[in-house]
Amino acid sequence: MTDNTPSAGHAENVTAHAPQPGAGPVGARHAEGSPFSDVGLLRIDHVGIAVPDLDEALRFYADNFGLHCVHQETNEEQGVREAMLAVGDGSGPRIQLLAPARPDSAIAKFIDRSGPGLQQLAYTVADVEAAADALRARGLRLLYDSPKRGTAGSRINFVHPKDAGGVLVELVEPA
Ligand code: CMX
Repeated sequence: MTDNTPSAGHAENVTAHAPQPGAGPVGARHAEGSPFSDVGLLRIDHVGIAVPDLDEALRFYADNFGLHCVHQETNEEQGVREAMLAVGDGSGPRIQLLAPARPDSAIAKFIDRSGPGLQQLAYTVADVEAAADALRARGLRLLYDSPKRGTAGSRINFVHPKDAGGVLVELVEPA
């Protein structure tokens, strides 16, 4: 019979990089002095979901998942109507519903091509310019030369999905 169990050596390598119980928050592993302190991802900020109709989606998430809107706005520059939904006690990452505000927007194009669904994964950073520079230095394409305005006055930039394993990665520096 074939044994598909990972080899002991492999398992040891995986364990060696896993956070140790009681070692403190995972973020502490990327503190000052870490090779990733220049990128500076602090936590998952939100997951963005493209929806054709914001009001309909808000009703769906409230009626089926009990998720409630904690912020709503139209971002003219991005061409989106958007809403942030809190999950559980609201202390963790949010769900961002993104609906097209005009037919030539990124969200309209995404829905035309791929249909509604997961569109982006956003990380909180303390300094979006520093994070973007650090990622550029690693050879990743950032969509904007300088940050644009995101939700609630945040400053944002994106890594092109083709340079991030098919995931549109957003960097968010909160206001
Ligand atoms: N996730 C994963 N892949 C994506 C994608 C996404 N969200 N959007 C496009 N792609 C893929 C396409 O499927 C396509 O792949 P193939 O070549 O294999 O078919 C490829 O990327 C196309 O890339 P492109 O021609 O360079 O660009 P597009 O015109 O499709 O635009 C993107 C893609 C990411 C540059 C554009 O959506 C963009 O500028 N996004 C950033 C702004 C944005 O998303 N604003 C809305 C949210 C605002 C907010 O969060 O506040």
